[in-house]
Amino acid sequence: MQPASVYKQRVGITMIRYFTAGESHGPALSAIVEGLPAGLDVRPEEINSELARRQQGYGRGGRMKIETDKARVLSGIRFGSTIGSPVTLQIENRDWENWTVKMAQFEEPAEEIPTITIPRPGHADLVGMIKYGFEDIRPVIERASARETAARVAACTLSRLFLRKLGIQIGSYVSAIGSSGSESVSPKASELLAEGADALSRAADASCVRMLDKDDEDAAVAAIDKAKEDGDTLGGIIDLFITGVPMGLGSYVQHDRRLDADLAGALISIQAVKGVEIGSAFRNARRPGSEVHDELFIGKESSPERRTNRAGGLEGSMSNGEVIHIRAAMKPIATLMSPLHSFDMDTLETHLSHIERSDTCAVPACSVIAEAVVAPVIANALLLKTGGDHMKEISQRLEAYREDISRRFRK
Ligand code: EPS
Repeated sequence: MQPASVYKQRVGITMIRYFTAGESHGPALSAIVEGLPAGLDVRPEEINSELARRQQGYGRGGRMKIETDKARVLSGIRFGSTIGSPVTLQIENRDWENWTVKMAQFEEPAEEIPTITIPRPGHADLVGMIKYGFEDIRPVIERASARETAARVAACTLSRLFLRKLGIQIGSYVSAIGSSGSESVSPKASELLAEGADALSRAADASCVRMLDKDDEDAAVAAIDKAKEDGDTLGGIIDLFITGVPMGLGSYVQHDRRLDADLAGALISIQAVKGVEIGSAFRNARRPGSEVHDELFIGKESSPERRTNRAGGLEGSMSNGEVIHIRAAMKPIATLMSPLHSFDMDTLETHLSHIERSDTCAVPACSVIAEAVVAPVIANALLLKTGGDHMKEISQRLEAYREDISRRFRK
């Protein structure tokens, strides 16, 4: 087996890497995923069903009625299986046909196109136009847009399929939208997680806001309706879980090998996500250690047992064998139909901010994106542990590692 350090030196800390490209109203979004092992079975429906999940959710605006996201695979897969070479994915923007003039790549418009010069508070608009030297905010809007997450979900689904084959599942539900919902983990979530995180996600998908409790759902729908009526927007909280992760992914020995940091970074990289909590970290911070740390017992199934999981499955920045639990906070979308105070960059005069078609609430979609973006992080931590270039090799090594662990706990 090649030591992890060899891989690290060759391609940096990650083995699976991906990039996305594409403007929100350009012809298409694309992604290149590099470093996937060979022999991973992939069916187009498995990618497209994740894209469809991302498009759902009560509170979305008009754009989702235009798009039906489907990924076209242009490389890296042969006869339904990865071949170790980069996978190229492309998702068409159906809305492009309405933007061919405004977003033309080369042709100068025949008539002058009005520029956008009033930045939206909370959006990338102001800083983006200063940083890149634009007179018009349009290019900032185009790439800062969460439309980009369609490409990310497609790209990350490949890692998710890789993990699923190895018994690792990722799931989530929405625990709060605006002031509706609850602070603590739903007992229903704990029950569903016993089957694996996929079961949790399936249950959440049955709700238009991906909530597990009907009363919470009703309150969230009413809150979204009210926000829409008021020209306002709503954020929320996502509870994310990863099941089946073996003990010992990530490491405490170096800052750039800490799994909790990589997971938090991946979640914060989602547009509008501004907070991440591992386990019950914020509550833990206000309690004494005796009420925080998860006591250790020897369990029946040749493994250590914890009766609580306040650490969220991560100790010393490594997976500890418990369910990984992370919460992500999404701020309300920055495009308000009842606009906030701003100024015009052309005149430097006070002005209400720019209005652009948008969503009232995209928290349910964000939860699907959250499930996706953590997949390459876990997949990379696992590959650093096992090495391997094809599925059979990786799966045998993981099996051997799991067996080694359980041997340590046999009396
Ligand atoms: C977004 C604005 C809206 C959203 C979009 C994100 O798009 P549009 O400006 O075309 O109405 O619908 O989300 C998506 C298109 C998507 O696929 O998620 C924004 O400004 O971030």
